[in-house]
Amino acid sequence: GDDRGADGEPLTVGEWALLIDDIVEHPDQNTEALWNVASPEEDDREYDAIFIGGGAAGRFGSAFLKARGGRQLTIDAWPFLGGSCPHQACVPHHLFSECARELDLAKHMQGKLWYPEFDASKASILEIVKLFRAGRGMPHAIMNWQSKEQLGMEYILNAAATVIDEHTVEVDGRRFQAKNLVLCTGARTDFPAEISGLDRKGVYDFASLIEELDEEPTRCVIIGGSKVALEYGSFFQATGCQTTILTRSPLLRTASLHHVDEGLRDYVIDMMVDRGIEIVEGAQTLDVLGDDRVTGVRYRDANGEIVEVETDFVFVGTGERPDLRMYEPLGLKIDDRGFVVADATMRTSVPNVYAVGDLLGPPMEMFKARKCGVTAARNIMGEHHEFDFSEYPDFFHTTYEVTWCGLSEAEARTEYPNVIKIQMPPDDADPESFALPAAEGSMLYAFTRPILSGWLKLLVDADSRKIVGAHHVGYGAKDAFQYIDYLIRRPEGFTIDQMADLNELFLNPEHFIQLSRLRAGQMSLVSL
Ligand code: KPC
Ligand code: COM
Repeated sequence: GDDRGADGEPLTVGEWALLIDDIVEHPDQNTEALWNVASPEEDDREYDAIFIGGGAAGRFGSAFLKARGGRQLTIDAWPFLGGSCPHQACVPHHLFSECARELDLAKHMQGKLWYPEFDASKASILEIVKLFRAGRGMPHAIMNWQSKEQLGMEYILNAAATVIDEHTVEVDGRRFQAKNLVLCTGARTDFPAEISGLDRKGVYDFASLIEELDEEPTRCVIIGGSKVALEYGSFFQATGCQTTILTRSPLLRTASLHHVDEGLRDYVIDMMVDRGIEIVEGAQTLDVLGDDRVTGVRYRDANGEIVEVETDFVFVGTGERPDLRMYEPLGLKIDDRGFVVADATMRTSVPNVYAVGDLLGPPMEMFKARKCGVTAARNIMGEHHEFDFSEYPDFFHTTYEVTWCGLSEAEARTEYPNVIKIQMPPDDADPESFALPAAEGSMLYAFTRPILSGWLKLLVDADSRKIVGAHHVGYGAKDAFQYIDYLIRRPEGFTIDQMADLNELFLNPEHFIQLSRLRAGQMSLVSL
């Protein structure tokens, strides 16, 4: 289990990829752990922290603790660091969403310009899954290589950790002691116990889709209305696989998503329906039908009628929960939803035990995982540091990229008496003939069917002139929202005048700068 090449040199990224792929494909023949642990001669200090789980939270926490001069050990059951992101979650999700966007454009433009007739038989979900599966060794390898060669982290991979007590972990037959434990094992799909038949072949979640899909689906039913449901549903539909979403609560109005603007919601859902997705809100899924294989799904609709849909493919997107069984020896305080209770320094109810990332509940997002890990590391290294993740910029994909930060229009109007908005298309426009936003990335839509070219809204408190919310459906605006969120949440805020003073890189993916400039001359702001 020594992660060195035959020549004693550190493994290259390419060598790591081959090794990891081999272990992932043949786990039974690769039961040995991968050790990258300093010998007592190299380092005889006690560990400041053992990170259980080397995903985004554990890896960033570990790297930061090490950078601060501490000693860490990171343990992961998978043979790579980076966790579910490069293996089953964010990275494949983004591959699929990029495919969804490409396929959507190919379908929209078919028979025009150089676009051939859309051939759904060429858009295979299975093939794209296989493409990801064949290539994921590379991002895995980079995580291991970077963590070892550049960040100097110590880790043991391909080995399950057993928690003995708050200072002791057993792994690969050896016990390790540390001043602190940081729990970073993430979450997995919470399969609703009340729905029967979820064990049938043909039922997948984001993880088993990657690991187990072996036939091309012809019809899809999605159970749940989470971000994952919207994103994967949009991808399946874009490949030509007719998709139905069964959701109990209305889409985009769930408690785990905040500040969703009603105008943004309407546009997003209208555009999903425009692509042919069937959305059933108020649906209570009862059972997944079939013998061995799935043949259909039965649900109760909002009127209490029992409805049956035939399908050979069911995707569960009902949200995620952590599996906390391995932490039972610690006696952690758990909340009523099944998440670990921790304070803003990531300390749990047990002294010297920290919990981070998805273990703490929503938002189950990358920034939160990584910054939780870093927060634990900073506190362990003696700095008092708090991380409040109650406000953040948010996003998801359909065939569009949807981004927002700050307040929705309804929230802004509750909080401020004098709100103006900049919105494209405006409320009174006919969106089928109003060819804006027409931002970067949506020109082919804007010139062929304007309504498809996206949607945006900027909310301004006209009294202070501060921007209080931004909402966008289009392409490529995620970067801007990372910064807008920061700017508008500074104590001094960010005004429409300051926005108007920025230098746009025209034609930009969001048009907030120039649209702000068109209005900023006004002493008394009015909507645009
Ligand atoms: C695409 C991929 O493998 C993601 S790995 C993380 C890259 S970064 O966030 O820049 O460290
Ligand atoms: C990204 C994984 S794929 S991590 O957050 O860099 O560890």
